[in-house]
Amino acid sequence: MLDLYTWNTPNGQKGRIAVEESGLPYNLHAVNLTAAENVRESYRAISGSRRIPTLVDSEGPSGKPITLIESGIILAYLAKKSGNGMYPTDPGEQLEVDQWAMHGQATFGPGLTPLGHLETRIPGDNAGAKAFFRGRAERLYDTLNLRLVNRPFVAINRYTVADVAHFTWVNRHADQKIDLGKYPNVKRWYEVILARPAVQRGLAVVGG
Ligand SMILES: N[C@@H](CCC(=O)N[C@@H](CS)C(=O)NCC(=O)O)C(=O)O
Repeated sequence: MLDLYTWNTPNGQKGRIAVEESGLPYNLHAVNLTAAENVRESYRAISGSRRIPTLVDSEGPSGKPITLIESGIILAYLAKKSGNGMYPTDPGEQLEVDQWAMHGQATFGPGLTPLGHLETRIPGDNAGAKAFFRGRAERLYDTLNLRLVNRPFVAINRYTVADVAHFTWVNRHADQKIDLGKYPNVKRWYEVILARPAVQRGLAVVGG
């Protein structure tokens, strides 16, 4: 059995989309970040990172239980475990997916996070910081838009974990005050992924 610990944030939603796309049964556990439940002793016993998402699989490799942190690892693990096609078997395709999944995890998401916080949560004018991080965010959206010229999906010609690694951040474009109309390839790709039933279920509010 799978147990997913998560919350309503871009990384948390990646974990939820991962399990929904796998089609495997799972128990959902809300970890309320607003109430700092992630730093409680009870959660620390489950997740070494004290962040969400965390996946516990009672039947991991060789049938042994395993606990996984990091949404990118959870996405790839569940794609491989379920064989849902979101992680390719071809070595060349794997490298394409790995590098673009890493781009989503390490470059795109962390690059957009400060702007989302500045526009929605951090009090004050912060004009200098907003201008700085808006410039970074626009460059990231531009990079994704260029990558999606004549290409249906981010890594290879079908939907993979690399798409999800970017999607949940683009899904926050309203918070970031980013006009998707300026990035037509991103908009087209975003709407295709948003329409997936498993993605809709993955975005449903947790603990609400
Ligand atoms: N690289 C990690 C980042 C996980 C992460 O930072 N999660 C945030 C929510 S999006 C969190 O748990 N924050 C709680 C905190 O920082 O206290 C991943 O992709 O899973």
